[in-house]
Amino acid sequence: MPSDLSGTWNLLRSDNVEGYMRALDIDFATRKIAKMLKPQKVIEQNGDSFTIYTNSTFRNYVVKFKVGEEFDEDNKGVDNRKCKSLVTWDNDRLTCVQKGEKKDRGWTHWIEGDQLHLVLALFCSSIFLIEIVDL
Ligand code: VL7
Repeated sequence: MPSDLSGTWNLLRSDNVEGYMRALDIDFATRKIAKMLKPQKVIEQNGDSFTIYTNSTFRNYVVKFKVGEEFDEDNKGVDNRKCKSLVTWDNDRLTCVQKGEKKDRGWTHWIEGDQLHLVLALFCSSIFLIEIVDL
């Protein structure tokens, strides 16, 4: 069941923004600036129509879409790659699949208590985890 994500949301904490930016091939200088930012999200939700503003002191990004309708996304000021994006409700999670050059790209938003959560995802070939047991 869709939930209400509308409002103005301030960043509390984030993890591995650096890894996300590296996977998007964001250059060193931009990463150094971007990782210091505390972006604010402003979400306008009217039925199936959304406008999501990601605002910061460095750059702003706006995306407008209707749930269930594929649209062209330019990611201007993020990595500038063009995608075919589709946002759907996965139960109460607003989920976007961004088809384009980068594999498994997308994001999902949901509410927990009074907090808005966001996971930004991207296929990243450089992650490598080893767990060694019983040596
Ligand atoms: C988009 C920030 C860093 C690249 C520039 C810094 C720009 C602010 O996709 C996003 O949100 C979705 C879901 O709410 C709706 O568009 C977030 C910003 C990603 C991660 C990436 C650094 C380059 C900072 C625009």
